[in-house]
Amino acid sequence: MPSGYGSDIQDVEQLRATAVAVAQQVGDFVLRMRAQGAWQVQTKTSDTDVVTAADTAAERLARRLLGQWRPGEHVLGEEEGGAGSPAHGLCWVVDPIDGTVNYLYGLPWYAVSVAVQRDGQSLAAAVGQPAAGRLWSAARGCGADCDGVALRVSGATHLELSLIGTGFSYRSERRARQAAMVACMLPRIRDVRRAGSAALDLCSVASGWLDGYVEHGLHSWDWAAGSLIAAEAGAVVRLPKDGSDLLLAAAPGIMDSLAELLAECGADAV
Ligand code: LIP
Repeated sequence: MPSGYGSDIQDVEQLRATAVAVAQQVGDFVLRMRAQGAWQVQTKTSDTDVVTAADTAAERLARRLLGQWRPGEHVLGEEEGGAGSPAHGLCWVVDPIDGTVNYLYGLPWYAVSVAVQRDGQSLAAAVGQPAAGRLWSAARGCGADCDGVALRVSGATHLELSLIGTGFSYRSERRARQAAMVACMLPRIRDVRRAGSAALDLCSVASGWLDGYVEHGLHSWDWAAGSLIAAEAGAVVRLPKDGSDLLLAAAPGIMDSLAELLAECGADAV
């Protein structure tokens, strides 16, 4: 596996190749585990926030591969955490199974998400959808593709004709606020889709399958890869920042009107 990095195109493309290789191998692994089934399931922040033995085993595999191919570089994962990388160092951000509830139920809308960041900015990314054999990837400044086909966001310009993805917290009190926000938005857009994986929702924006995506309360491992893929496909992306854990990605033609609608619908208080 290639090693070494810098800031030029060749280096970010090398990082992309590593992210793709990790996402592919971990994706094959989680698909095999799904076929075997009968794994132990535990809960985290609530009775509905599950973690399976596949999640933990898949993250261990991702860490082992990155240890081989990118020795000494930091890894932040959903299940094992990880210290922040040193200033200007690289940090790999991994969600071994994004859409865990879908995976548990056998719904084929779950992903392996692998990104590499420097100082919190994603440089390269890969998101695999093992059940469908799809893989999205991007490198900063180099565009995004799905299975080698270049991606471009939708040309949406009218919010009332736009399809918007969203998602909800595992905590019931926050779900109520999120549902109220969506209820406020719904009459003003084409429709909502809630599919259960932030990484795939962001890839759907990149692919033009959604015109926009909005969700509160995500972790960096949920969006580190998909946000770069969406941005490199031409989406306008607003990442969570101090004071707000709202993530927003949309086609340029609707971003301003979508942001205005979210403000009217109380997004700041969700
Ligand atoms: C999921 C996110 C999704 C959100 C779900 C869940 P997980 O991550 O990708 O966007 O709506 O509630 O948090 O828990 O499957 O890794």
